[in-house]
Amino acid sequence: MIARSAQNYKKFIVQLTTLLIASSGCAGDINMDKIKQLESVQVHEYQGEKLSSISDFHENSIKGPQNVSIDTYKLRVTGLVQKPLSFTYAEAIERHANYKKLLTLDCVEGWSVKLLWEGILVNDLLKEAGIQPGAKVVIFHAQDGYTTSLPLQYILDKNLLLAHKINDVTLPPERGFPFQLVAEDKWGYKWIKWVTEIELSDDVNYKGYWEKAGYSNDGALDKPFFDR
Ligand SMILES: Nc1nc2c(c(=O)[nH]1)N[C@H]1C(S)=C(S)[C@@H](COP(=O)(O)O)O[C@H]1N2
Ligand SMILES: [Mo]
Repeated sequence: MIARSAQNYKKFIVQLTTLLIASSGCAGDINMDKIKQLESVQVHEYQGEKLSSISDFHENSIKGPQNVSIDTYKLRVTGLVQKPLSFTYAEAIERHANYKKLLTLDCVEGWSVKLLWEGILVNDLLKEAGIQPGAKVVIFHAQDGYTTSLPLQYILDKNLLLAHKINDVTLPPERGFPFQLVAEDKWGYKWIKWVTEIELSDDVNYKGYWEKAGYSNDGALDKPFFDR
């Protein structure tokens, strides 16, 4: 009798130890993930496809790289919305689902970069703000005064990313930190960097910085980038 309960006791200890090892192993994995994120190791390949490097950078922005202060930064959703929104950098990223997509940015100058983009969905921000009837265009504003616009219907159809990471690394300042729009199927000048405001508008004739200078307002990659 005594021998038997001692055996059971031993068995119980073995089980308890296994459980503790298993659970501490689990907690260890979670910490490892956090550490990996902090280290921000760049990926060079994704699903078998070779990526451009984050240092494969062509500086051509209208006022040079912007240094956005994260302490005062706000991402705002304004204009024809039911409820204007304002997020800090952390709120924007942590309060929304994050997605990854492999896409190529093509500049009209003739170069391109294939990167793994990661960010939140513009659609999620618009849904949260509530789109007013009459809204037709989304105008994006940036820290350097740059603007560009896209049809609301295109945004709704495309699930565009507002990226805060490329190749698993936080956007460097020259790449548009804190956010760059991933304007899939559009020329590079629609991929606005240093985004500060997303404005819903009814102004279908709105023209952004390069669009005012004669670049196609549609900006579709499969069409010429000059209107006419
Ligand atoms: N705010 C801002 N965004 C901008 C620009 C700019 O001058 N200002 N240039 C655009 C152009 S012409 C291109 S090709 C891409 C380049 O993006 P990249 O630095 O990620 O390659 O950014 C676009 N976004
Ligand atoms: Mo560009």
